[in-house]
Amino acid sequence: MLEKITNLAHEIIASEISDSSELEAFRLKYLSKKGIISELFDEFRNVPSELKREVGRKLNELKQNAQEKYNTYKGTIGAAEDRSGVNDLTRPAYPFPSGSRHPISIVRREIIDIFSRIGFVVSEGPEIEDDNHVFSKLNFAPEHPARDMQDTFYIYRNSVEDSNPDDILLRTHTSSVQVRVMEKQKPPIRTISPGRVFRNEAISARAHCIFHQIEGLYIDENVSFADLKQTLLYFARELYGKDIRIRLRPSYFPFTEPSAEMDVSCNLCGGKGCNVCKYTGWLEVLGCGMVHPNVLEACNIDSKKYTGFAFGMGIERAAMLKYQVNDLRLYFENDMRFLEQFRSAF
Ligand code: 2NM
Repeated sequence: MLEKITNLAHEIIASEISDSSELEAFRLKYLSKKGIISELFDEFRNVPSELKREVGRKLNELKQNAQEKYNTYKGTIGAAEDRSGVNDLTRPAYPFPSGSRHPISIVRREIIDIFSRIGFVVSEGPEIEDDNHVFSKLNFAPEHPARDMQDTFYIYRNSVEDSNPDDILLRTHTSSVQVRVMEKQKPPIRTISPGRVFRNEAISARAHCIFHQIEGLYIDENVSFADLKQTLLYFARELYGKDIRIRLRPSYFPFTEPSAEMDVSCNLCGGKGCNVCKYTGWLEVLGCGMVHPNVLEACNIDSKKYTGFAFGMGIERAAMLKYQVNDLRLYFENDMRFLEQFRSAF
């Protein structure tokens, strides 16, 4: 009897079960009412009483091991076969969700691309600046209102009443970068400067205290206003399409003379008039002009020998026109429902 039990124990351990029919065969053979183990329990009656203790223990152990093996295989085979009809293991995995570029980045890159095709190179500079590079060297008078606390974020100011070239502030335009380029580099200069700028403004649909600009600068001998016009026409056609028209209106900036503002024909109504262009058919996109001789001289460039043009535009505004976004605040909130709409852009 003991030998039978031992042999059976080995047999049970060695038996292979790979699917549900083999599992059922295992159950019938060992664990059912008419199975081998049941038979042994019937024979147990005939075991001599002095051996009953040991044989009983081994027999119980055998039954327990067989039942455990059955339970283990029932769990794994059952689960695998349950899923086989549902899970297609050859199905490609779900893709990782990819991000999308921010519309400001898309438009900035596009503008940089357009100007780099005609020889402009990107220059960058600090966001924390001094009065000298943001105002003084750009021909802002000491009492100019842009220097006021109401308009400019000061980090360190020598005196509340008077401006000082050493005052430390957040740049209000990226022209400060171009001052630094002019200080370092001899003409010819052809550069564009993208970057964040800061102005002390109440936040609304049309204004924000942080926004992005791109400014351009071209200095050489004999650079004229005609060069400026043709460069801007090329730019507008590349960004907004070949049918776009431009117009220049006289304006004023301390750092340029003469100065102008450029409008493009409204790309929504085609110039007929709509609520975006306020029924004028035109949209204002940038400021520009011939660099003021005082600015050239402040940067040690001979204004008798060299002339240049400069222009500046807000990237948010250019992107608003391109994508018909009507609230500036959307650019700063990082709401996925907004950002996801630019997934197909580059
Ligand atoms: C504008 C409009 C007109 C400008 C001027 C300069 C510099 F540094 F050359 F003087 N940079 N950018 C400029 C001129 C910017 O933005 C509306």
